[in-house]
Amino acid sequence: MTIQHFSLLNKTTRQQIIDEIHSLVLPISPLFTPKMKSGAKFNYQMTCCGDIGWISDHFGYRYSKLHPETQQPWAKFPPSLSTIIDYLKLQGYIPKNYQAQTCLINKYLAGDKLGLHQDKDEQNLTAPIISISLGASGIFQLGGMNRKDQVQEIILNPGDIMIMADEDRLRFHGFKGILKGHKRVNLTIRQVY
Ligand code: MD6
Ligand code: FE
Repeated sequence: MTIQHFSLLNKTTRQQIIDEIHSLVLPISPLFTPKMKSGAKFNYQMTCCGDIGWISDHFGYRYSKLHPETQQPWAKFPPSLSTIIDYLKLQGYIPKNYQAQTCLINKYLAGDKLGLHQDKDEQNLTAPIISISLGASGIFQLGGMNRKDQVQEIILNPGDIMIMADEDRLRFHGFKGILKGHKRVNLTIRQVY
């Protein structure tokens, strides 16, 4: 199985990431609520940083060089995230030639969730996706290659890293909700091209 899940980030590092998101990312790339083609809103807020970002509106899902509301380029990767990516390369968790081109920043409050989906809007479907969990613990759902496959529940705690690679890169997955506490932030780092 090429899903790696481990605890990595201590409280100081987690706080540093959160502080950098607040000071470096949100002023340039504010949170927004993605919408489906139908106009229905997703049940969480998000933003991105990096060269490109994932957006969803009445045209559907796609990657865009511009924030959907400000129409400005996305904020740069905060230094603390670049340090983590370097560390994961050094330790052999991800390939040395991995290019972190975007980081999706999802914010969940109590009751927020993300339905089962596959991440396949990326042109490159072989580069791993790296997930970093911050804030409240929550229930991650991991399914199979088909939507109807059995779903396993995995608790993601603050500081956890989960890397979905190879054949598991395209498994259905979702986020069922936070367990206790009131805010969870999930970062997913991707190589899109
Ligand atoms: C979440 N995560 O944990 C949602 N996608 O809130 C994802 O959708 C996800 O954790 C691809 C790879 C890892 C993930
Ligand atoms: Fe996903």
